[in-house]
Amino acid sequence: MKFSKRLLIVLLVAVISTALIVLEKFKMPLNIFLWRYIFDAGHIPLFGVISIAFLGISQTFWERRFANPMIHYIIAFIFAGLLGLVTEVIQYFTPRDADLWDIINDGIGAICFLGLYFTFDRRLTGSGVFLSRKLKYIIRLAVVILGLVAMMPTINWIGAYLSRNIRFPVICNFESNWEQKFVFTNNASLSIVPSPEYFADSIGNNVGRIDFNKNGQPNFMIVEPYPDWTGYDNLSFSIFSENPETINIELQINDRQYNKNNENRFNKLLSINPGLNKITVPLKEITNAPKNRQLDMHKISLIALSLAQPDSNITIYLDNFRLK
Ligand SMILES: [Ca+2]
Repeated sequence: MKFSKRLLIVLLVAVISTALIVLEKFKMPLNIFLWRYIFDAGHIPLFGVISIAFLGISQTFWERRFANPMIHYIIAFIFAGLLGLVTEVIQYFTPRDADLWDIINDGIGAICFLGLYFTFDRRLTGSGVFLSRKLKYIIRLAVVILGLVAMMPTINWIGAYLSRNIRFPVICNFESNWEQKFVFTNNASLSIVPSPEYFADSIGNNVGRIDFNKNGQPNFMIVEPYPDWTGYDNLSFSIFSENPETINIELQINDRQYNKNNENRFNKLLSINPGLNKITVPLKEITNAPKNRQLDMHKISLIALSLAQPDSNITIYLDNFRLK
């Protein structure tokens, strides 16, 4: 083999190794929805590049062996697919999660990049494989659509974050579908309903109806609200209770440093009377809540409302979480 060919193969192997190192190094940089989805989508270009490198190796190594240039594409796809499978299988045996979607994204990345390269490949000329100009454009269009569809969950999350950031200092008012990507319940159900007339706070709008189950520790959570709360004085929101008696609801606020220790976050028991309750919590109180430190008001990560072992199922309505 000629020196230049050897060099090319070494280079291509280096490209593949670098792509794998990137994959390993940046696995779950932060436990944040957006990063997770961006990382998942990152499999597409990464394995796209890997498949092109395999194509280059195959075309260089077995240049004369296969008369049909398509064989190299099939080899590249199989090798990229196998590598994707192997990296996930290895993860299966480590604390990290193996993910079928990652393998699918690996395959999609390989198809998109190989497909695109195919329409530009000069080696095809004179090999018997002929692509009309029209067919080339159809392949390119199909590849772009496939890539976009595969990246849809990520694009969706980017939309949700942009919308969240634009709406701030409103944190949650149940008026946007984007918002619901950040809202969760445990042992409770959330439904977005038109504001009941007596919820004088927000007539004509929607509110969140939470049905807490009496079993377990039901809660409602706003995960990853807009994180930087500096420059504001109060957190406020409204709770409407249908209960004939006063109920106690615990408000919890975490920052990203929260370590599952109750003293390491803000906790406050709210007495919720029948009817409308307007809650205002000074941010100073929240900042100074943890026992041995201050809450990082640049990095708020969770707002939760929970009930401790209610005697019966309890329904409340929530609205207008915001800073002032
Ligand atoms: Ca509302």
